[in-house]
Amino acid sequence: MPFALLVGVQLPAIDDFAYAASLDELSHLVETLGYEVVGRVSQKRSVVDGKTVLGKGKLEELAGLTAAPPGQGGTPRPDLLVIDQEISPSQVRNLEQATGARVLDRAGVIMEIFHRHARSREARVQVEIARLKYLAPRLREMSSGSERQRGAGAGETDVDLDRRAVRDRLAELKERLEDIQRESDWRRSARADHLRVALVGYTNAGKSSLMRALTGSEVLVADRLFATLDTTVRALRPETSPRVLVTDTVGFIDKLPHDLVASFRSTLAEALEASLLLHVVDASDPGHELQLGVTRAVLREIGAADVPSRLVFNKIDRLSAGEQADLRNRHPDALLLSSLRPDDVAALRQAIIDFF
Ligand SMILES: Nc1nc2c(ncn2[C@@H]2O[C@H](COP(=O)(O)OP(=O)(O)OP(=O)(O)O)[C@@H](O)[C@H]2O)c(=O)[nH]1
Ligand SMILES: [Mg+2]
Repeated sequence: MPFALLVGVQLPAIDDFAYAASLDELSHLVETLGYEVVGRVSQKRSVVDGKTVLGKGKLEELAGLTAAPPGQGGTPRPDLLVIDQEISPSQVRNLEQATGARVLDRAGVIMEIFHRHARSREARVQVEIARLKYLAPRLREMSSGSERQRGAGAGETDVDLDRRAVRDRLAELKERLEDIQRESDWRRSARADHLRVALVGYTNAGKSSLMRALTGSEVLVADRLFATLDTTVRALRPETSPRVLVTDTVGFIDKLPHDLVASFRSTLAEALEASLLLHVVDASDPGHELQLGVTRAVLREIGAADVPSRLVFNKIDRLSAGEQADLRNRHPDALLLSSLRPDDVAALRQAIIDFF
């Protein structure tokens, strides 16, 4: 298994708890990509360094870790550095030159996970558009060095060609996406008369587990981030009359790359058109209040703030009685449950039916 090292800059506005939670989450993201996380390098700074993210001393420390012969000094040599900040293409290049390791930022990691997990035609095209937009300026940064060396006057350069190829490919993908989306709009409009509930929430909260339990469908459940990238719609089971349709959606995360948010149109549309949002929260995650805030912010951003919603705290089988009481105090209107307990799922089903 390849090794990864996490790198973070703690800015003055970020408290210790939020900073650690963010690195924990980054660690989970990087593991989802198949890396073993071998350590963390952190620096408190008032601003991120414009050239190399970290200050000179920290950068040398980092270069020492990436240059160490494997197996010595206890820590294996990392193949990948993951920066918990959005960084520019030139910062990536400078860090790669200083350390000799490959460098990705948080957005890049999320982009890779989406790329690997996308299954449906729509998700694949959406991810490719977002990825191309993310990668294009970075590739340009990598090739601009060699272009400068060759000198001008040779007509169209590789970079110009690349730029045109990217533009053409984007246009082609967007056209294809429009076709696919016309179909899914049509399918969605055919469902417009049904009673609809959407499961929304932070990634790994247990949305798909609840989807399975409520509808008997075989959607993928996995202890990894962004297991679900496709919207699935199934009827509540046992069936009600009229039927209630339940939708499983892609999860949210803090600092989701902008192009990815924009591209997950069908998930967002499903959420907007539902009569009820079940906002699922992993009660056992120490950062669940932060996650809840992120989900609410994204819902507001996509204009879903006015859709009636119900907070559902999942995984309470992992909480002590005291923690459960505390949660109930903080969120008196929320449902507390575990998707693993049939009685809890039955109560959720009843709450949905009562809503309608
Ligand atoms: N202990 C416990 N684990 C749960 C519960 N519900 C889900 N899980 C586990 O949590 C992990 C994530 O569950 P999923 O249902 O895939 O979560 P999700 O919200 O669909 O995640 P993404 O699709 O990746 O955004 C899986 O390993 C589940 O088995 C629960 O009530 N209790
Ligand atoms: Mg899921």
